[in-house]
Amino acid sequence: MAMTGAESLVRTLLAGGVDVCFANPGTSEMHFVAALDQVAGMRCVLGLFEGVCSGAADGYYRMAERPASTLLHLGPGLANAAANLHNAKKAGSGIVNIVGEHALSHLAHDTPLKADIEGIARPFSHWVKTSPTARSVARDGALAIQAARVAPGQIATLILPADTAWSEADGVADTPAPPPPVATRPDDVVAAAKALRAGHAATLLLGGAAMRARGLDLAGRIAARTGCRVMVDGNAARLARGAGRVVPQRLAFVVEQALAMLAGTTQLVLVGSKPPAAFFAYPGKPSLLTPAGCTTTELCAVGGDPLAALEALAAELDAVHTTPAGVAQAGRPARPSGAITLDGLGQALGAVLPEGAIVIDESVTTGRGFFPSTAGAPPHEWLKNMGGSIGFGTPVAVGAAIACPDRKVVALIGDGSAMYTFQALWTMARESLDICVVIFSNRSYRILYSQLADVGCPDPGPRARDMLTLDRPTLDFAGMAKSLGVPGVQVRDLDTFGQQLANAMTQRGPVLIDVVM
Ligand SMILES: Cc1ncc(C[n+]2csc(CCOP(=O)(O)OP(=O)(O)O)c2C)c(N)n1
Repeated sequence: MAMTGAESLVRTLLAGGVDVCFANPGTSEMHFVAALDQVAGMRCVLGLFEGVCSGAADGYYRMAERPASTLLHLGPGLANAAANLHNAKKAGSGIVNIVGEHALSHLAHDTPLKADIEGIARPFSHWVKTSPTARSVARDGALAIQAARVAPGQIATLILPADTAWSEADGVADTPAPPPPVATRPDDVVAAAKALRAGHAATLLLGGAAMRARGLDLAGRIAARTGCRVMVDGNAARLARGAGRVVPQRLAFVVEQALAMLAGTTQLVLVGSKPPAAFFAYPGKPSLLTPAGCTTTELCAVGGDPLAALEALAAELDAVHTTPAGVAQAGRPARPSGAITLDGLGQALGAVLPEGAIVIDESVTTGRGFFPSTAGAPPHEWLKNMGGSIGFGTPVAVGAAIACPDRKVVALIGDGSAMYTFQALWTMARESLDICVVIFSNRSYRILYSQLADVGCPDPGPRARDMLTLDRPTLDFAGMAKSLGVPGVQVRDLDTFGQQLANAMTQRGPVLIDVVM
């Protein structure tokens, strides 16, 4: 039998190295779904909400460093995926979205699911195309993969009309190589080296791949040579941490704290990062966090090659063989006991976090102080939300676990954030993913209390407070987890939390611990 457009697309994805598909299909995607059985090699993972699929693709890219695909149902399916596509876009994650569309001849009729799919896709995508025929879809699929691979990673959305999927295709397309990342200019290396010679008044701000172990190591050597400070943004797509790794300072979320951290900086050098700015604008507070008069030098743009830039900078400063400054010593806190405290939760985590763990941190206010107690744990990685749209954590955990099946994934999630994409637990159970989900049930949108005060409304009335509380009724996360196929327990003190967490680190498979605070 001749190959359909759908089959030529699946074969093109596989040939281009895209072999995972996070799917939530409908009628218009049935030929693509059917093609999955005609072609071996595509791992298909069903998500029960499209935000799970897009978040999982984000987590997959961060850890596998190559794009997965999503399969989404027309405009509404794509719209449901949009919030986590936004987060993925901000994280520099590459994703190939395949979005079904009606047969082009059907679009003249205003049928229920007809929507402006390209219009929905554009703000959340770097590359968008509707493939008009079965004979163009393989080539367009290859271009979508290429676009997704542009450094540091991009969102590509390929719209697949049903007749493109079901008509006869003429073959499989090869994926062209993406353009190389923007190269660092020698003049910028010299300028950055000169800036860093200001010593402690200079700050090296790392982003993207500069936050991997090698990047941190180079930054630590540069710091040892020049005396400069090394910082990362408060949110990092993937930060290497743990014993033996250089510990950068992490810019605080709270504006006053971030300003205090950067106070005295006269020279800021950016490596794969943007100039530091506050998350929100607040009355009477600055948006840009660098002190007045500070000179900013961009060594490497966000779309550049931060590791190559740091290598060149270390060579320029003769720091390649210097012993790095600020290396974390191995050491764990003792397992805490007694009533739940934020410090105690961090200590319980630091006491048991295993080597190679992937921590997905959507703990919002609860986990802000977890870094010191986990700094000396065995080497691990810490992934945060780069786009500020909550509901990213449990889906990203799914994608990270699929990318790295031999590593323990620990998802730290606020109770408010958990409720956006809790369906991800069903996928964790179905795929037997090795994920420990910890829910911090403070029964509120805690962060918004301080935000109210920060924007100038310090005394919320009962109606305002009612918009920030989650206690009426209370949420039973352990019960919800069980109903989705994941064993769940509730804990109310640090002893039980520590015990349950320790158990979860030594067992395989998904588990949920609900910490009632
Ligand atoms: C999609 C989306 N909707 C709403 C918000 C606003 N928001 C930011 S944090 C937050 C509450 C987070 O609550 P929780 O996860 O329980 O953490 P806590 O503040 O209690 O630490 C909300 C609603 C958001 N960031 N994204």
